[in-house]
Amino acid sequence: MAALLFCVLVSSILTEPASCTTRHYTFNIVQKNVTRLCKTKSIITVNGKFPGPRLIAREGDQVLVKVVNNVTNNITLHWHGIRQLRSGWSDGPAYVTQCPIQTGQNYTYNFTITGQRGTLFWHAHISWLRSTLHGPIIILPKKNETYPFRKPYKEVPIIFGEWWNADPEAVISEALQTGGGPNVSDAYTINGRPGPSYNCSSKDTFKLKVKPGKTYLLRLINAAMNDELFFGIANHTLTIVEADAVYVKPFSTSVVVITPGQTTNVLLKTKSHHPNATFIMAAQPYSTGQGTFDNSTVTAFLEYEGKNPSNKNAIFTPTLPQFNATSFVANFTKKFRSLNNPKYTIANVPQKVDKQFFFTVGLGTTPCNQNSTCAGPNGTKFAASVNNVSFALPATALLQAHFSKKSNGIYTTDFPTNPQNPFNYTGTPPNNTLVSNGTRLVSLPFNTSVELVLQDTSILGAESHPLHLHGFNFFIVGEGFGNYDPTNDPLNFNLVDPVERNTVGVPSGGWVAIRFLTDNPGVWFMHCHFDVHTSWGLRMAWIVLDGPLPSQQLPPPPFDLPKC
Ligand SMILES: *[C@@H]1O[C@H](CO)[C@@H](O)[C@H](O)[C@H]1NC(C)=O
Ligand SMILES: *[C@@H]1O[C@H](CO)[C@@H](O)[C@H](O)[C@H]1NC(C)=O
Ligand SMILES: *[C@@H]1O[C@H](CO)[C@@H](O)[C@H](O)[C@H]1NC(C)=O
Ligand SMILES: *[C@@H]1O[C@H](CO)[C@@H](O)[C@H](O)[C@H]1NC(C)=O
Ligand SMILES: *[C@@H]1O[C@H](CO)[C@@H](O)[C@H](O)[C@H]1NC(C)=O
Ligand SMILES: *[C@@H]1O[C@H](CO)[C@@H](O)[C@H](O)[C@H]1NC(C)=O
Ligand SMILES: *[C@@H]1O[C@H](CO)[C@@H](O)[C@H](O)[C@H]1NC(C)=O
Ligand SMILES: *[C@@H]1O[C@H](CO)[C@@H](O)[C@H](O)[C@H]1NC(C)=O
Ligand SMILES: *[C@@H]1O[C@H](CO)[C@@H](O)[C@H](O)[C@H]1NC(C)=O
Ligand SMILES: *[C@@H]1O[C@H](CO)[C@@H](O)[C@H](O)[C@H]1NC(C)=O
Ligand SMILES: *[C@@H]1O[C@H](CO)[C@@H](O)[C@H](O)[C@H]1NC(C)=O
Ligand SMILES: *[C@@H]1O[C@H](CO)[C@@H](O)[C@H](O)[C@H]1NC(C)=O
Ligand SMILES: [Cu+2]
Repeated sequence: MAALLFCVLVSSILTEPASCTTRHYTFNIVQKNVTRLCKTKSIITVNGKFPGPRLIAREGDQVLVKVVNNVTNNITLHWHGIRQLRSGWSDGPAYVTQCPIQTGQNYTYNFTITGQRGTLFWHAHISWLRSTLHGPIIILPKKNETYPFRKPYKEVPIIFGEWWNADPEAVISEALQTGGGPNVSDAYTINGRPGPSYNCSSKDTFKLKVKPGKTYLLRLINAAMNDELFFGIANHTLTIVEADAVYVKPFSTSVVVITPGQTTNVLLKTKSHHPNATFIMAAQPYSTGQGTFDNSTVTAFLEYEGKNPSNKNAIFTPTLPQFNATSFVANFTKKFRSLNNPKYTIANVPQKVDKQFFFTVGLGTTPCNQNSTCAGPNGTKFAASVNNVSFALPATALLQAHFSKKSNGIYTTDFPTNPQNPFNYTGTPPNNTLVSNGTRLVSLPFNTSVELVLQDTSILGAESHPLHLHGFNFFIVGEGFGNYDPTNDPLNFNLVDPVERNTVGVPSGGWVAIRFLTDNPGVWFMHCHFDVHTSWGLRMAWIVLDGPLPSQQLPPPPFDLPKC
């Protein structure tokens, strides 16, 4: 904290001195008793805070976060959306880029924020610990740079979460044992609070106090575990200006759709005169799967400051789409365009493609143990896969195995480029729903231009999947419903100003095409950001080899990298 204060003081006098660009944080992982929905329980937190502390930096800053594990669980943290250019050792997914930080150990994450500004978030990346271990990452523009919109009066992080009365670790552990779906959450939260729509929770309500006639920047973060969300504020429209720490062409909307893993900055212009009313901010799920889901609504209050009139009862509620409003979601998603203004953000869309991939994503099954019946479909266990491979995490970290050239017995690089047995992906489900298992990766040279089509399957029912790629942003060049048509669909690709993100919702019963350049050496995880699907194997990893220049090579591991 001292370093940060020093930094701010100096930089107000000088112009961004080099000595001022390191931000030090200490994250102590500790148990903390908290009460929600009238039940007190001990949860795992950073520094006793839920949601966790804000990490604030400027574009170009180096960030050092010392994580000290003082709980009995293994821990890793991930800086979701941070490019981690040549700092893959700090990315964080357990058994992918690092072994966990074990009880009593510590590890310092070390990365520099390059070419990004906006909102991202940090979260645990092991088992389901991110349900309570998460917090905002706020990246301010460089000192001499402005926003591409008028400077807001105030900035407010709004982080959505999902709360279980039970221990989320027990919830996923039980589900993996029985083979069935995990128990759904008991509430959604806004900045850690469920609000008055839940029993015994009205005291636990987030309130945003605003002044009339001002513009607020809301930094929306979906940190929920398994649910995409609709969000809106009664009687107010929102202007979307940024997604996943990249500026977009502004557009206004009364409802925001946000998948787990996505972040969106919106401008809220308050009414010019004090209204005698309270406005509800609400979020509720967008859900397309066959199983049960938490169908509740979380609410918070938008209140105008100042002498409040007698008429305190006027409360307005926003109208949100139905839980399965897929057409609304598709229309909303298509409005995102990169700002593509040379002063702020250029859409560097790869125009030519070196390697094409076609990946199916969806659910399937694995057999139950002999002689027993499991709780998944027809007595099997639920599984999930990419190109029918359900990804098994190794007992050591893939990045270390790659760096030390010891892949033998740990992983192979034969991940299928296309489905091995093509079928009608979104048609009548096939009889055989079994997935295969393996730790299979794709290995690519540095600076390969990749086009990847992600195709949802209807094997166990069509469902949208928020796919997240580590280490890169990608451009969403096309999307549609049904099966991808490799002849006609590319004719409609947007190669001019497509939105650049790190997480994309693969449409339910549809496909999405993305492009990215492998300009970052390392091992990069890609997975569904529904944690239940990740746990079931909807994950894989890309190896990006070193380039010829020293500046294109992954440095050796830091001395304190945890061991397995
Ligand atoms: C949490 O509460 C339990 C019992 O209610 C108590 O034993 C424990 O010491 C508390 N833990 C912390 C970290 O305060
Ligand atoms: C946490 O820290 C305290 C004080 O340093 C120590 O007594 C305790 O054993 C630690 N617990 C764990 C689980 O590391
Ligand atoms: C971090 O780990 C090192 C090496 O085990 C140890 O010397 C140091 O005391 C630890 N620091 C904290 C704050 O736990
Ligand atoms: C952080 O990483 C950079 C780049 O690899 C390295 O030069 C620096 O020494 C590291 N700092 C710490 C405190 O580990
Ligand atoms: C801010 O400073 C950097 C580094 O000196 C420079 O590259 C950039 O063009 C400047 N931006 C503006 C908007 O002046
Ligand atoms: C809020 O919107 C409702 C429905 O559109 C309208 O009836 C009401 O007058 C509005 N209230 C305020 C204070 O804007
Ligand atoms: C709000 O209430 C005050 C006092 O009751 C009244 O003077 C004012 O006109 C009301 N404003 C609106 C927008 O209804
Ligand atoms: C979800 O709840 C809403 C009302 O809050 C209800 O209309 C809808 O049918 C529910 N959907 C499901 C799938 O339970
Ligand atoms: C949404 O669900 C309702 C039942 O709750 C159903 O009647 C409706 O057809 C569904 N809409 C879509 C677009 O699937
Ligand atoms: C989505 O857009 C299409 C085409 O513009 C339109 O026909 C449809 O009504 C829209 N759906 C919703 C829910 O807005
Ligand atoms: C399954 O049942 C058969 C017949 O009852 C028995 O021979 C076999 O050992 C059992 N297998 C397992 C894994 O329990
Ligand atoms: C923690 O991680 C280590 C290294 O992978 C592993 O051996 C150990 O079993 C894990 N402990 C727990 C409690 O999961
Ligand atoms: Cu999924």
